[in-house]
Amino acid sequence: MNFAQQGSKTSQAADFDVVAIGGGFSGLYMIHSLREAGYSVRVYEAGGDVGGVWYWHRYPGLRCDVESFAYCYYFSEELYNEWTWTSRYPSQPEILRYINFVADKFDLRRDIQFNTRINAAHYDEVNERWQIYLNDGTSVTAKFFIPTVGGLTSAPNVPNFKGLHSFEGEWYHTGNWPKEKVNFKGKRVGVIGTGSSGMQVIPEIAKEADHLTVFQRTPQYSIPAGNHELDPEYVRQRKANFKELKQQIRNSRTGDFKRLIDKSALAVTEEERLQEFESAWEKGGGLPRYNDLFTNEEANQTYGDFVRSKISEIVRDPEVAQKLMPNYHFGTKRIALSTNYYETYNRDNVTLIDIKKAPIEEITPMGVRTTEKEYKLDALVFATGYDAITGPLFKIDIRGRNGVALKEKWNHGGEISTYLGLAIDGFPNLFMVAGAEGPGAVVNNLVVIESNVEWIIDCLNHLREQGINTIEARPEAAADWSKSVAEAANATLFVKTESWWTGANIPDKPRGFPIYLGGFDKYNQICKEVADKGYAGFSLS
Ligand code: N01
Repeated sequence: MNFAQQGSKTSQAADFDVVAIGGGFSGLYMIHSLREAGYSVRVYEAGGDVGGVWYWHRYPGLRCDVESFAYCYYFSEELYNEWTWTSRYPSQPEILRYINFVADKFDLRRDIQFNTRINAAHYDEVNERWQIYLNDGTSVTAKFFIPTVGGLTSAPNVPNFKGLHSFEGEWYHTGNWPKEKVNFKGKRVGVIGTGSSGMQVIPEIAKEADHLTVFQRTPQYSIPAGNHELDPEYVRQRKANFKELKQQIRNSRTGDFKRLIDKSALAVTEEERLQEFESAWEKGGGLPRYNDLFTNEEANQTYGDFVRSKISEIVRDPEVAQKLMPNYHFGTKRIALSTNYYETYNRDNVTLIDIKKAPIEEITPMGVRTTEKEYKLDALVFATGYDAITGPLFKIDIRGRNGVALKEKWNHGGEISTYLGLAIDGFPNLFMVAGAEGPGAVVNNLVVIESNVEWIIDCLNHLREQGINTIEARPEAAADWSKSVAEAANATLFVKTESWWTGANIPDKPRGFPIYLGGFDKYNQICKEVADKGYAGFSLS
């Protein structure tokens, strides 16, 4: 007997133990785990198939910035062995194939309703059910509501430039790319934005377009991905060591195989430091292993200077190189891994425009007009990021006890408060996965997804065994958690830079740092301790 059968007091035809959102990595693992544990589940997905972020993002050049053997599920050794990764950093098509493989293997699609959005989810205190309203006008109920929406994809940020809709060419956002190949051949293309997405798409468009104009507001750090095909022997070894690797990942600070050395960047000679920097740069993908790059300004400066020296070496035109020099603390915006990003500015068909110096005034029918001149374009690409972390949740009218809207409760993002990044006081039987105040946005998100889903399933099992109907974070536990999130962030340099992590990329969005920076290993340990203590900090009734 499932929860729905046990306690339903409504006359709704469709009532589930759990309703979740999104056919991405979280939603899929949620379906699989809930089914295995004997719960009924329905997932609603706005897209036409599984994939989540990897379904919507299809821009040329897209690769994950986490290595393939870390960015994959570890819940099933059989699955792990059946799938063979081909590159160090998997491309979007390869990840999407993997996700489809998982969905097929575990027959997950039958619990997903595609092409459907959840518009609203209201907690019904009388019936102790979530009432879920869909965009097709129907509604369903569920005992638990788990908005596995991800932190980015469903809320792309297209800046509200004057004249945007007057543009006569085609325009795209990197987060909502057409399935069909976009042909830039022979075209004058503009790209606005130079974050992770811009830095990946720019080199690819430059190869194809007649001319590419890049509109850069803030120069960002990029390090070479060092991507390559995987050697069969390496793949064999990785497959042979599943248990050990899973253990390593689960006990790591960043959810992958990288390890720091217990040494400050300032505790070594300049020569030794430069050797470590060169070696990290050559290998690609990784950072120098010193333990204080993100906590000590001077240490951070040493690597920032090193990257700036690389930009000077790579980019032939000193004026262009100067424009590309980042001047914030290295790594305090998410580090972009790219292939030939800085090299692209040596091409004759690429122009870099500094829009901090000469801001965009408007989009015209013919292109982009800055305060200096108009750039004529046939196509425009917005690599302008996302209303991250809160944006995807705020698109849904989520209301907890007493009809209080999540948006109001969190004061439009100005006062985010969660318990362990998993639950919100005043919102009973709601869980988040890789959500606000968890570590997901700064580490390997997939490991956080697995950890959160497993914690939630254990929790539901506990409630079922104990005959408990509702679980809700206590306000004081949530306040303490938010305090520790802020303390961990304030001990780093991350809070000193404006980024999508702080909310600064969206005009008028309140600033904060709603991400747990204490490390994935510590986070896991805290979540486990809470569960071991009978879900300390939660009210159970
Ligand atoms: O978005 P971003 P993203 N006028 O917010 C600029 C993940 N990801 O899509 O810095 C002009 O980082 C903005 O300028 P500024 C990853 O976690 C992963 O690139 O705000 N410009 C910036 O240059 C990543 O961090 C992968 O001054 C405007 C850019 O647009 C996250 O997604 C690949 C503007 C936005 O950069 C987001 O990355 C891609 C305006 N009004 C993404 N508004 C991989 O796994 C914004 N910008 C490899």
